[in-house]
Amino acid sequence: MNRSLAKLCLLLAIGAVAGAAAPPSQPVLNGLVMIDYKFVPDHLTFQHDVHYRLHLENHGRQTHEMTAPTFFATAKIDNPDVLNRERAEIVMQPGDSKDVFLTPGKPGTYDLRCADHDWDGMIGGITVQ
Ligand SMILES: [Cu+2]
Repeated sequence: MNRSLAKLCLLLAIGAVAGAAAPPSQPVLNGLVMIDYKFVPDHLTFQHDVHYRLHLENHGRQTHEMTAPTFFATAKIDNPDVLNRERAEIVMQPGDSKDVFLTPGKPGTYDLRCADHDWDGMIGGITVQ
């Protein structure tokens, strides 16, 4: 092995170690806004096994919920305290802004609704790819 090739190999080895020691990447941002009486957007898409920061804002005058029990049950949630006790929904008072940090699990389509206003069309969907 000549010297320049040896130097290149050393640099690659250092690079690999530095890469392994790098801090974990920032979670991917996804967002959902609630108004009276709609989700904007009404459909969320996630990649499975990717770490997300899901940011929720209630811009309405009513209390709204992000009700998605099956989706939440199949995701790994870093801060479950933001959910209700049954882990079925996130309750959002008017003006609330909350983050849930999660890693979606099983790919599929999941129900999304506001438990208070689904009768009024406040429904949507979640896709995990
Ligand atoms: Cu609602």
